Amino acid sequence: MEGEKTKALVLPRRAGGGTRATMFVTSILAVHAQAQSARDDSCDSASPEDPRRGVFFATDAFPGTPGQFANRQSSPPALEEIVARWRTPYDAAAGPLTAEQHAQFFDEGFLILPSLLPADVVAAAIDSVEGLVDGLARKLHSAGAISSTHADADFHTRLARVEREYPHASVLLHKSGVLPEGIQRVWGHNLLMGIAQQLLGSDVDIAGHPVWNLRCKTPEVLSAGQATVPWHQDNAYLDEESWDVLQLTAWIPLVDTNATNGCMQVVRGGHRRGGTATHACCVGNTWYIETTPEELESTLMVDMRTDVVTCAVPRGGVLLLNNLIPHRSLPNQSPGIRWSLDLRWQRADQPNGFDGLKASVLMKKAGEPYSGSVAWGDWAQQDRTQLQAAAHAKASEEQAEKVDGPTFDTTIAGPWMKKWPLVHSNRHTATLA
Ligand SMILES: O=C(O)CCC(=O)C(=O)O
Repeated sequence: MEGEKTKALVLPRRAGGGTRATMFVTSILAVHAQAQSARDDSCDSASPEDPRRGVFFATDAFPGTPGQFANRQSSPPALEEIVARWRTPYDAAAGPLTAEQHAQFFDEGFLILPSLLPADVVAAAIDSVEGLVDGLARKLHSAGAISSTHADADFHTRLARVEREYPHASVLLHKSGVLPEGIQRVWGHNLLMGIAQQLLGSDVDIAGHPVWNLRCKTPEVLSAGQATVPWHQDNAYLDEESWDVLQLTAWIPLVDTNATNGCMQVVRGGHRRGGTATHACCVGNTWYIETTPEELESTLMVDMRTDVVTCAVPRGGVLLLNNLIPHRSLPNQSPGIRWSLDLRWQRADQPNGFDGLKASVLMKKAGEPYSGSVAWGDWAQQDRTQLQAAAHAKASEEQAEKVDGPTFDTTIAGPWMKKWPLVHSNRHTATLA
């Protein structure tokens, strides 16, 4: 990529294995990790030999603050207490989670449900996504940007074929911020709404967060790192006003996911101290922020050799996360697209942290049973990518005309870029106002 300054980076191994105390804690965690892997065969602990893959910035550019949270509004002891108070009483009647699953979500900060959503609900989401791919392919084709609409290719490969002809086409789809009907159906599904009630509270107003994503993770050879999301905490994309508010994410694959096609990795227990680590922007040729393994270890007291869990979630399954859990996705080394959704809920009376750009949508009222459907209204049509671009990118229309033609702007800019040190510039940061 033109103008790129990024170097690929390999996770440094610790010299000498650390102090006796560290080695003791490490071996306890290793035993814990082995027990966990045995309990849940869809989780594998990452090998300590596993190099850091993907596209990153050089660590010498990273302005870390080892041992210190980035939080300015609350002290570390207060944060630890706040996170402990996130735990809701278990309510078996409110949703499908068992008491053990409910406890695991709060203890470990994540939970894999390998089989949750009915096949017809996932199929409806896929239909909607196929409609979006078709619309994009037709638009690019009629503008002369691609030679064929590739209508003969399937859900797993069509967008990759488009992207082979039109670089970064998948970014255009990732940016399309209007909530399609099939995704509305997943988000408002009784099982997920039941889980939201079990984890956020069964008698509170529950809202859907404006930051939801369709991830079209095309093969690494095409996306060149743009679809590989590096280590981060979701909080770091938002304003500090929401950093101590529990936001529940459901990461929902639309295909079977594994370490080869770029599944997720999480850092078990990384939420317990309640803090947000320092991040920096922007990784490689992307709009993503990143924090480093060293920063996570020194601030959140995790061990990146034993606490990293690779989450191979099949289609129909769901990975639940809180907003403090460090996570990333692996590069997609397969020939197909790793499709997924990430959807978020929180209590409606708490700030969403999206810088006033878009409000949350009320999905369930306290004191009333969930009706089985959400009154999405105009909210579903309000494109948050456009709202964030209007606030944070300079003359994005003009830029697009110069670079790609009037409607094919493959850059993304947003408020997170101004929250953290900008240690690497690329075509996305060039559009920042
Ligand atoms: O789907 C991915 O590759 C990354 C998802 C992610 O980082 C998130 O949901 O916050």
